[in-house]
Amino acid sequence: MIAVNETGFLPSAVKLAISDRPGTFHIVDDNDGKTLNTEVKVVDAGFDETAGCEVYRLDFSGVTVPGIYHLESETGEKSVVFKVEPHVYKTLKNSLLKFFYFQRCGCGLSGRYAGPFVRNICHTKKVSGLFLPKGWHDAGDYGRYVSAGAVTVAHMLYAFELFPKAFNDPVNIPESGNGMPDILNECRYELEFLSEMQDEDGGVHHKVTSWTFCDFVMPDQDDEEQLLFPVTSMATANFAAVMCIASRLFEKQDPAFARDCIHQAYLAGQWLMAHPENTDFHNPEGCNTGEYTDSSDVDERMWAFAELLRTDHYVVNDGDRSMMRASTQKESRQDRYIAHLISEFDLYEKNHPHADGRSEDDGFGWQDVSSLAAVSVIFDPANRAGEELRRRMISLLRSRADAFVDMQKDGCPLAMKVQDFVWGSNMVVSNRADVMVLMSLVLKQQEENSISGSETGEIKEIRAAQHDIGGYEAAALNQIHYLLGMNFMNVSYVTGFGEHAVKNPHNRVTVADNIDRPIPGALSGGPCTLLADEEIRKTADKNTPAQKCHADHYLSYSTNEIAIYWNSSLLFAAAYFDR
Ligand code: G3I
Ligand code: 9MR
Ligand code: ZN
Repeated sequence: MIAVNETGFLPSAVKLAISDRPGTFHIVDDNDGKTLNTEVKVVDAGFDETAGCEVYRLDFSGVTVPGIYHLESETGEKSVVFKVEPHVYKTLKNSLLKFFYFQRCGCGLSGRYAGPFVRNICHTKKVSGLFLPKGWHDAGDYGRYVSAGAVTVAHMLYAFELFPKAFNDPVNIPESGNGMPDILNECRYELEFLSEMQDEDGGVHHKVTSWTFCDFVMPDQDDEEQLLFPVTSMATANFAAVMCIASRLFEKQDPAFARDCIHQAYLAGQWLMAHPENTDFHNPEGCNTGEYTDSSDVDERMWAFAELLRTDHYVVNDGDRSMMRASTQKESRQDRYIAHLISEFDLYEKNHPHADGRSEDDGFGWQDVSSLAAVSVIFDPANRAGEELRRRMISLLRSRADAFVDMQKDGCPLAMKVQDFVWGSNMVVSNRADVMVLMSLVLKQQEENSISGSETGEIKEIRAAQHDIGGYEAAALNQIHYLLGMNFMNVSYVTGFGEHAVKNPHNRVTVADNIDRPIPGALSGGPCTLLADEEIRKTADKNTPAQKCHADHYLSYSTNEIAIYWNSSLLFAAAYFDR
């Protein structure tokens, strides 16, 4: 087997593929069928526990001329074809974004935007007497969960805030051409749903779903009653954070909407301060829709207060007569936000000790959002949290990024251990890429700030560890290569991308729509050693290597579902590499 990123590589990037056998390999140019002289270096990278075998890395970084190629061994074994191209991730990026349009709830999808994937309007009935329109279906089910939705929007909005140039292309959604980038248009569709989930006292409901999952029917055929579940601190905190980000990013183009967002964030912040306990969510007896349970809301609160500190301080709009205008009040709020941020951060660090300076939690998913808090603090141009907190946040992020770079040293060039192959392991892979991307952005920012050419102590230290911008970027790309084909299932986990792309994701729409191919641009959850559904138990058991605990079957929800925050996580990294 020769497994390679089936989409391709940037011309100047490090280019690796993997094989389970040693040998001599060469590159063939598919345009003329000729073998290149460029050397393919073969390195025995040692036994990889996640793959269950010895891994050979094939390094063909010498191929820098744009084209279409494949790898071949002297015994005639071939890889699939892949491209080398300056904008090789553009279509991927746009498709990962377009995916969200296909998840929209409460509107019909028309052929003009959806191609063959047209469908009727769904879930329009009132819920507990409330009109709760819009939002995205969470995954292969039709639930709408606030924490999951907020984290998804945060991935997308932070990507837009940090590298806006990645989002110039329209992706053919109904709002395209309205003067707003489509990433904002798409996020707004979810934000408008989220805003309806807040009570008057600021608390935010955990989810709107049916009592149990519906059958494999199109969303408009889902007759299950939709229910509004209780308020949780986790939902409220994530809501506060994402509404802050939204208020910043919509401020210029839609000040009225931005003001609503910050006002709702403020209310959520007030609720959090009045309710210091974690209201961990558990499904009531008999209910089986998604739980998104979280035994700690420390990181969520940390993120919320970081964002409120950064954002809830300026008059968004002169016409605003709400309490947002009284600046003395705002100053005292700011004092409270920073006090909460510090105490939650202290608590977080206490609960997550990492003696060797390495932390393997990515903090970029639905359960742990601490890296999102770090983003908020580190990239605040006004540095409202102050130098000390900022340094601590950088060091948190760096301990993570460095751990991930180190994990790629042997076996597969992949920052994953056996125990990381949880439900949605592909998000772990992708979140780790995101954290490394963030670390390279931190270094870039620090380089820009030290105009004099004298490097700060931090940069020197990081360089000494040989983790520089290029190192983080190359390692982040290796994570992407895994997702797009460089793995021991020898599949690409993004629908529509690659010759061996997954075809049968656990997605009710895909099962019910009578269209052969799946909706493109969806990231499958990926291998999961929990063996948590019957389908995966047919092909894997406890002795199966972690990387191989995957089934491209629509019934394997624990290894082959799709989900909005998995997609947004990969969108973040893909957009960075096409900006
Ligand atoms: O946090 C623990 C970690 O401490 C522990 O070491 C590890 C070892 O197993 O498990 C971790 O918990 C896992 C958790 O995800 C966080 O990664 C659980 O085992 C695992 O069962 C749990 O899976 C979640 C799954 O729902 C089942 O609850 C997925 O993350 C989550 O993405 C998924 O979400 C579902 C929604 O509920 C419903 N809609 C579809 C969606 C995607 O499948
Ligand atoms: O489709 C559901 C998926 O979104 C969830 O992630 C998964 C676990 O909660 O459950 C799926 O629904 C299955 C249900 O749990 C058990 N009966 C079969 C359902 C469809 O496979
Ligand atoms: Zn719907």
